[in-house]
Amino acid sequence: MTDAAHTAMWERLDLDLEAHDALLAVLGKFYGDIYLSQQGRLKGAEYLDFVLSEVHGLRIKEIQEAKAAGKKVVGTFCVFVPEELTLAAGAVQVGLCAGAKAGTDKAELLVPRNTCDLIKSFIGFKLARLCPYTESCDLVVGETTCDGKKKAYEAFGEHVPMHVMEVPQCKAPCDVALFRSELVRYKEALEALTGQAITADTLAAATKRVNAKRRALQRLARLRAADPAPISGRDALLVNQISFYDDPDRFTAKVNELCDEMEARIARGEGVAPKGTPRLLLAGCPMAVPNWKLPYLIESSGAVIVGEESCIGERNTRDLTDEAPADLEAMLDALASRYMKIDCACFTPNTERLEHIAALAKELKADGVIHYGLLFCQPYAHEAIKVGKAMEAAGVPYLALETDYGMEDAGQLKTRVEAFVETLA
Ligand code: BJ8
Repeated sequence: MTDAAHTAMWERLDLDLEAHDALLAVLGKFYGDIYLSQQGRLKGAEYLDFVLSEVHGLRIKEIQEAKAAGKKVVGTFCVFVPEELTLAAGAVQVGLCAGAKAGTDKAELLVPRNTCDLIKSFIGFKLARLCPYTESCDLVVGETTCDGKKKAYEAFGEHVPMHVMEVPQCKAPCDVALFRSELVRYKEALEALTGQAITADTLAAATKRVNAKRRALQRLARLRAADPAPISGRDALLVNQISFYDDPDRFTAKVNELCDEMEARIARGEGVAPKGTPRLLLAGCPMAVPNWKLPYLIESSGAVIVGEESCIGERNTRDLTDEAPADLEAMLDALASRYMKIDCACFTPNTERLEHIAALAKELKADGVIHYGLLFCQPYAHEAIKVGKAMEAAGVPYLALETDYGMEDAGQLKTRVEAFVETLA
């Protein structure tokens, strides 16, 4: 695509062209510093570089073409929104979570200042007219997870067409039944939007596609148990971030190619950092594109990240949806059961998350766990304390950090990370 074609497309989407150009320039520089400067990257990382370089270009063009052909686009912020149903209705699903400061002053007119940056960011991107994904959406789906999000959707709904799914806060059978009824309500909303009925056949096919994507990501996650680590934490995080907006089938094929290359690298005993480099598991809040600050600080402090216990990571890919059911009702049961296994900190109690982190640290041979909490995120701040106690009991070194999307605390964070890594060496 030529620059002029890009600009014309963004103009049609009513983006603020000047501010958008400035954003892309900053993003390009940030990506160069954090990603392209890495040594020993896999050849398959070219796919990541290409997708990122065209994040507001070719992928948006594809989405616009799909819309011109009659498809609807659904934007989401949470892994509780089942892509299986979205695809079964013939729609395109894209993640709208944003990982950069943008339009903060405007966002703070809609939500309180002491709201986490993830929320302020998606509102800011919308109000500052900077996100071509948001502008492409025919429907935006929110969910009642944390208080910050559910109240923010009330304000956001004044600016975009919204559907809010109720996600229960406990996991008793009545909660699973409630979530199942919400799946039915979402299914009906999709059918009304697309004019396409979701059938057992379309849902079975969509479930296979989404599971294939999860299997590819599971395969990649498992390969990271090798020492030396075959892929950097930054690249693995980017793979997970891209999974929320690239075409699902192309993504699955590319990740499997990347895994083939990783297997060959492991067989040769090679890696992205020398054998014996301190290995860390990152746990906590999701890191949306381009939130790469902490992974960069960690990996430039002599450690390598070997896993992400977050929704842009393991929490989103750990469980498959059962493909065995043949009728629609049983398929909806299977979806409810799969999604209600997600161990988001918004649930109470949420002890399975502590068990998952300990098991993951062991599986990936992590030397320590760093918990990442976004400033003003209550659910994960509470759980950071519990995770600390669980890691102490499991004998796993632990560091809890809280930060936001700004760079002001980068030096201070690096000092803390370096001190932690030194204790592991
Ligand atoms: S399932 S983690 S994607 S809700 S950082 S907005 S929790 S105050 S993102 Fe999440 Fe779904 Fe849960 Fe996963 Fe609120 Fe915290 Fe902000 Fe957060």
